Amino acid sequence: MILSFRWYGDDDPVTLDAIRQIPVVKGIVSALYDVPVGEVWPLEKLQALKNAVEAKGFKLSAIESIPVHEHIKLGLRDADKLMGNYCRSVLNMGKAGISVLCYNFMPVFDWTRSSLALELPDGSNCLSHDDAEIRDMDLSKGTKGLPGWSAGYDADQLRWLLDAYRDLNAEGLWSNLERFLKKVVPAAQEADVKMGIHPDDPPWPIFGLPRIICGEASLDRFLKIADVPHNGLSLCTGSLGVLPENDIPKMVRKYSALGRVHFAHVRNVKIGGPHNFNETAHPTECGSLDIASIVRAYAETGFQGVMRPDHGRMIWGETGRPGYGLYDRALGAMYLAGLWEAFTAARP
Ligand SMILES: [Mn+2]
Repeated sequence: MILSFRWYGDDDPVTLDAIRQIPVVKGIVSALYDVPVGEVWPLEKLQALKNAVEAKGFKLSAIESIPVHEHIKLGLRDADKLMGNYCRSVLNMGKAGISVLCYNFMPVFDWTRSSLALELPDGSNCLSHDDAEIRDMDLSKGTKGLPGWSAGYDADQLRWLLDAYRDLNAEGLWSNLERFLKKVVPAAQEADVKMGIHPDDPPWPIFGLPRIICGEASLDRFLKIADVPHNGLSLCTGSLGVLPENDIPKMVRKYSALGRVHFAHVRNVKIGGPHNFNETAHPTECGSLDIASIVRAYAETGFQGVMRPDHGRMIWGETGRPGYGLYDRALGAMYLAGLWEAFTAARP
């Protein structure tokens, strides 16, 4: 297992110098942030990113994410050309020697929350989600009115996208995902890049948009479309775990034993009611998920992929990118490392 930390590049207030003072972190998860969606990720830029990370003593353990253009998800006329570009980006990852790719197939929004700074009783704050609040949100100004989405789409573009996905519906989205996998997975095999789809966050439809990667049945269906190791999962405990019917330790055990989890996102969430949750500190006692059993399931199935603490709270007065401060994620990394050491040392 390569314990890793997400880094948003040179603009990230959490620097590589700060991350390397967390004693257990060996890998960095990052991306290119200046390539327009749909264009090929140049080999030189990937190589430069890798060199910058390695210069600080880390491995560039995963790319999160190469975004999938909306026209691919909608199956529009230029989808084939855009998928060709995606394949070239994956091949360039392989040439640069970067072996894990996280991506998602969520329409329009790759995550949604109703608040980015819910205050918790201990004075820390976290991201939270309440569908009742999401339903009341005003989309007449485009994505500007949504927490965390200051950039994005104006009102007309957003209305067009929402209508297009409503016409497409969930089965249409599945067929476009199938087309994408049939085209891109062979490139990933050629490049020896392990692809891991990130589940939908949250795992239910929002604003009438279909969401299809939501639980065990959909993960089974997804893995069968291209039943090869390079078509795998970025298993995010916090995304799937907000639905009580998703038994995360069981799912981890099943998919990790099959060798289909390439990237483990580990975080805890507290379920407040139907379609209502907030993020919490990582330890089991802080939320609704049994993080110890989840890490144990990875340890006992010999997990060799990349693991990172996912979103943290904002603590000790830190401000910054919601979910991606330094301090609480560093605590999360230490906690995961402690569990890992305990469970792997105990393994016969
Ligand atoms: Mn995640």
